[in-house]
Amino acid sequence: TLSSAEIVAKEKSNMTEDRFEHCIGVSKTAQKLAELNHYDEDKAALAGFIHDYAKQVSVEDYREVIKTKGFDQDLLNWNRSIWHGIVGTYFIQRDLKITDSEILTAVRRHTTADVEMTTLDKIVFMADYIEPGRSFPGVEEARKITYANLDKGVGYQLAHTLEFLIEKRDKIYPRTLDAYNVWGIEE
Ligand code: DGI
Ligand code: FE
Ligand code: FE
Ligand code: FE
Repeated sequence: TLSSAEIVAKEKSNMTEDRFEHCIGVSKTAQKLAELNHYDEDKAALAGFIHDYAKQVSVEDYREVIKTKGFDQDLLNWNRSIWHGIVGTYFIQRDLKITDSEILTAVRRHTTADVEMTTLDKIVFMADYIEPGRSFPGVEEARKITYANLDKGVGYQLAHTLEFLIEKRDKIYPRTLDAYNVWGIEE
């Protein structure tokens, strides 16, 4: 395993300064959400810190890894938005030597969410959305909802992400829609 200093150095060298600042914000927010939801704070902080490690990997490298490392070939029809979570775990294991399956699953699910979400998955998914550096219409409401009830935060984000994608006439990853049908529906 790598030391924390080595992980920080690798993370910093693999992304822009802005992206690195975002990862620090997600890490701190994940730690706070872990405390509120009685989850391991150090583990949440680490998962949040590395969640976007592969965000700036090249399209070429992604395509090569998808083709040769046993990933679903349908991923070739998508883009870096979808890849950096699902395929990003390959680079995180390879470069950061992180093997904790709960952390890797949280990274895998951090963009699209999933039908099944563990507490850590929800923490990283929401910390990514509401960290202090985020500013979009609705972020204050998202923060309020998430700090009061993590599951409701997940539903809020999924509903708003779908609205945003449809508004742009962008393609919806089926898992995002499946997740919305579980977490986004108000009874
Ligand atoms: O990596 P970040 O920017 O910090 O945040 P993220 O990993 O949550 O990625 C957010 C982006 O991913 C946002 O622009 C919307 C996009 N996204 C989420 N679900 C889908 C999606 N894009 C497409 N095309 N389809 C999806 O289902
Ligand atoms: Fe991301
Ligand atoms: Fe997200
Ligand atoms: Fe992020």
